[in-house]
Amino acid sequence: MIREIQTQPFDDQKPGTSGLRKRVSVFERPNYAENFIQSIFVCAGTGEGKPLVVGGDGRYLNREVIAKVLAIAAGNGVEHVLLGQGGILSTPAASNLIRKYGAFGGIILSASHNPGGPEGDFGIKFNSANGGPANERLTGQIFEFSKSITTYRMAELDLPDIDQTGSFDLAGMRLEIIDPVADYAELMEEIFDFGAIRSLLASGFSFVFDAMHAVTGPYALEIFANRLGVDPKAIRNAVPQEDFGGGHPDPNLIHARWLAELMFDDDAPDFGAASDGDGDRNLILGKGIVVNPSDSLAILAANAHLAPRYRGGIAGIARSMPTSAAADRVAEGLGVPLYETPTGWKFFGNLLDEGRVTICGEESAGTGSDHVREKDGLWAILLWLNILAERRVSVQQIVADHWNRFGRNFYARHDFEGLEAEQAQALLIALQGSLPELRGRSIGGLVVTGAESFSYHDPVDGSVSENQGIIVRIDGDRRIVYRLSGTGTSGATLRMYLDRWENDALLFNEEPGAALAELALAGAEIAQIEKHTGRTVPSVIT
Ligand code: G16
Repeated sequence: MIREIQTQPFDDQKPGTSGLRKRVSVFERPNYAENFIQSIFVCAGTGEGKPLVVGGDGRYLNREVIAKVLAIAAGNGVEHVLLGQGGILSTPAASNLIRKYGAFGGIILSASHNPGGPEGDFGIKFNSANGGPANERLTGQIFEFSKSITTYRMAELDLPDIDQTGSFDLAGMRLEIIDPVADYAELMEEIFDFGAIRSLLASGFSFVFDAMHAVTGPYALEIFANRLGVDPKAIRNAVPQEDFGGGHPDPNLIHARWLAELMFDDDAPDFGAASDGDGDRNLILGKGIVVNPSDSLAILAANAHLAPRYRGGIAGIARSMPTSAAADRVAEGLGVPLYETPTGWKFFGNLLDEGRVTICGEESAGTGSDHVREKDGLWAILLWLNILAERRVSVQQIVADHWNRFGRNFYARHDFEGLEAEQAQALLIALQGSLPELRGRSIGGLVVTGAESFSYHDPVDGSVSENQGIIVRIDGDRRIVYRLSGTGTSGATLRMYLDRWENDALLFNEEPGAALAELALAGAEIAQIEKHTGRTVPSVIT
């Protein structure tokens, strides 16, 4: 039976950088999730017989919201749903399933790297038929609809045990519960030379992976242990937990600290890696080295031809605007185009669909290619392994060779977290207002050569996205970027990104904090950070 249920709209269901992310307590309000899910079906349609892919990263509320998605999907006339067993799908695996099975889209339940559990965060995201996050036009429509919703349609379903695979007929909707790992593992085998990676790993090369109690545990065990022969003991924190074991599933030096410490031990493994809550981000480390995500993008692009799928070369590279310009030099060297997009993976979709780019990446630890339409943590780790298998040198050596060839981009992101939204807005408005006078000014000896607000003109569909961050260019290949985070769930976070290119090999081993010290001071001065926020130091530097 289908019931039409009366509801009241909420005014805060505007998707951010990547879907709707809020505190669990917000999603627990009566009708909150239901309203948003109904709004998705009204705006994105119900597929006319094509499947809908559904799954999440297993965090607290995953199962409850999956039951709601299924009931509302059936209530709206979706005919076919592919659900990951146990409600589990990593974000890149969901993207692959949408593409592989011709789905009209997917609903992914995740707040990515944000913490989980009753006090943590939750999120709902719609991905379109190309497998990628919905574009701004569609998320705008969903938001508009959510502001005036009055009813949602829900079928009364007798749900099977979702921990077992199988095919079920539920009120006229076919529900297929599928192995969440199999199709993804098969895709990875098609892209990479598993034979070469196996022989590298069998040669005494040691590898440790941290799944951070998040979604990639089962994927890592199947791919690294079962298919590539890694000792399962080297796959750490591999059991997904609703609260990520009380941790913060963000693969960085703060939240994957044990791994970072291990990699600087005397008997460190050769290669270390981690991924985040929903499996789309990655952290790459070698013995005694952390690879900066922007460098990782550039290195992967420069070496991609060593993996079978990219043997014929890459069509182009895309990076988000705040990501360091390291990839630009690779694109120049390879003679392929470089696209600079706003932050958010959704902006890469058109470029990938049109075949203009093959490799994409962001400073926020996301890298990916045209194999899916999401960033992909395990893909990045496997591409590193494939490159290491071909080159048979250390991670440190690969990074050093890269800097010697292209120069080094010293890079850091300074986050000022927990600001009042008004404070952060006031800072940006004042900064925006000061742009015309900035050009030519000297700040602490650094001369501003340009200052602008970043607008993106999508070369494929002609859409324009304005106010995507402020760029201040400084003499001598340096750049400061400011923007507000679009993924937080409380207050505002100001991000200040620092990028400085250096081509003198004698300076490559300088500590990034020291190499960027002058630029950081100038950045704080230009944006008057202390005046607007009272902060003299960032909350986190990554
Ligand atoms: C999401 C998007 C990424 C983006 C990141 C930026 O990452 O998918 O494309 O780079 O947000 O976050 P912010 O707006 O906070 O700077 P994820 O991994 O959270 O889905």
